[in-house]
Formats: sequence, C-alpha cells, structure tokens
Amino acid sequence: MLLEGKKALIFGVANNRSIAYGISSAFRREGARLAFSYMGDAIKKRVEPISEELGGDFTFQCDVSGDEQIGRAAELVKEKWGSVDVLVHSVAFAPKEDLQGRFLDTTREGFRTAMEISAFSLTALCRAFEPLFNPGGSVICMTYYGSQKRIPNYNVMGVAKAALESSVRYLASDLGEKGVRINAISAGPIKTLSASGISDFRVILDYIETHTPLRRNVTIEEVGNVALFLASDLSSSVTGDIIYADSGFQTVGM
Ligand code: NAD
Ligand code: 0WE
Repeated sequence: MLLEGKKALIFGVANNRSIAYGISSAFRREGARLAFSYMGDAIKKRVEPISEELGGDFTFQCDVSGDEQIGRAAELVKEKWGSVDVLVHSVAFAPKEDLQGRFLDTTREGFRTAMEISAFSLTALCRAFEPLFNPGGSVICMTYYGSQKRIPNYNVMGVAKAALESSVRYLASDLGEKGVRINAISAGPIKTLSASGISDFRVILDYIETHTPLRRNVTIEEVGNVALFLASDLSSSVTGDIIYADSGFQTVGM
C-alpha cells in the first residue's frame, strides 16, 4: 500500500461529493491514517459520519480565517499524533456576489475574503504545521485554470488561485529544506457543494465534454488518485508544481 501508516490531515471535506472526500477515500484505500477538520458546527455534523466511514482517527474544528484556530488545531494534532506526513488543503471561499458580473466591480471586502480564505490559509497552515512534518512529507492544495486565463464569472477566485499557485512555488523552497514537498492539483470543474451556487455550471460542464481531449468531465475519484501520487513517495522528486487533472483542457488552444 502506497501510504501504509502515513498520517494525513484533510482540510475541506463538506460532504461525500467534496474533492477532499475523493482524496481521503484514495488515501484510505492505500493504508493512510486520516484526521478531518471542519469549519464550524454545521459542517461538523457532515464530517463526523464521513470520518467514521473512512476510519478517521479524529476530527477537529478549524476555520482557516483565524490564526488562533489554526494554532489550536496544530496543538491538538501534536497531542494526538505527534507528527504528520500529509496535509491536504481543499478550501476556498469568495462572497457569492463576487462570482458573478464584472470583475471590475469586485469589492475590497470580497477581494480580502477570497485571498485570505482561498490563498493565505495555505501559508498559515504550512507555518503552523511545519514543526510537525516528518521528512518526506507532502502538502497538496486544489486550484483551477481560472488562475491562468479568464473564465467567465470566476473573477476574484481566479486572482486568489493565482496567488495560491504562486504561494506553492515559494513554499516549496522553504519546506524543501525540511524534506517536505508541496504541490497543487488543478482540477477540471466538478459539481460539488461549492459549485452548486454557481449559475450556468451545467454550461461549463457541457463545454468540457465537447472541448477537451478526453471529451468528458473529471471525477473526485480521479483527482483522489492524482493526490495519492503526490502524497506518496512515487512523487519524491516533484515539488512546487501544478498538476492538471482536467481531461487535457489546459493543453488545448483551439
Ligand atoms: P466543497 O464545498 O466540497 O469544499 C470546500 C470546503 O471549503 C468546504 O468543506 C468548506 O467547509 C471549506 N471552507 C470554506 N471556508 C472555510 C473556512 N473559512 N475555514 C475552513 N474551511 C472552509 O467544494 P470542492 O469543490 O470540493 O472544493 C475544494 C477545493 O477544490 C477548493 O479549493 C476549490 O477551489 C477547488 N476546486 C474545485 C473545483 C470544482 O469544480 N469543484 C475545481 C478545481 C478546484
Ligand atoms: O473554486 C471553485 C469554487 C470556489 C467557490 C465557490 C463558491 C460558491 C458559493 C468559492 N466561493 C464560493 N462562494 C459561495 O458563496 N471552483 C473551481 C468551482 C467553480 O466555481 C466557478 C467556476 C468553477 C469551475 C465560478 C464561476 C465560474 C466557474
């Protein structure tokens, strides 16, 4: 098993359609020990049964918008496990109003929120968990092609994902000194809870079916398998990188 005995912290399971759920299932299948964070009580009720289903060791609260909660989470994980091998960041948020209409109309508050929760939280988590990482550790985060090219309505999230991807490159150098790797997976669109509020998401999914080399959308199981590669020693030379799990969308110009 590729992750036999490795301890993996998962941030961002909301339900069994979450990308983080696909990742956790793949990790479980390959022998990892799992622990799950939840943002607040509403999500806790959904995460606990999933943790039971996947044999998780424990769950813990962590709203990534605050250093205190992140610090407390790191202390708890230190008490429970002593060390970690894998950290999965699968968290993003921007106010709904900022994911429609003109990017030009993005508010200061919307910009700040998107950047803080969707981009800075990666650096905050890496810093808080740095002392707990075993050599050979791996950090994985989720991104989207809207960071590279304008995708209608992705707006401020595209800017936040560009910051996230750049953060991966800078963090790779700092964590590399400790033998820890960090990479992002750029996934194609998937109908998760986060996507359910997006108008015309069906149009985006249909576009992928006609305009990508594979002519189909990707699944959370497929993203889970890419994450499995990045979490395992199979990817021991890969860091600071963005891997596309997007049916080849990113490779096509026309
Ligand atoms: P999801 O709604 O299942 O997961 C998003 C998670 O973010 C939820 O668990 C939510 O609780 C968490 N979250 C939001 N604000 C938080 C906060 N302040 N503190 C802690 N947690 C918080 O949706 P998903 O599609 O699985 O999204 C996971 C990741 O994948 C995100 O980074 C998203 O940008 C990225 N992504 C999604 C798609 C897609 O089409 N669904 C494609 C590419 C990348
Ligand atoms: O990163 C994402 C979605 C992230 C997201 C989703 C929401 C919806 C509910 C962040 N914040 C919020 N805030 C809410 O209130 N994706 C990659 C999925 C996604 O979202 C889009 C997309 C795609 C793809 C928005 C517009 C266009 C395409």
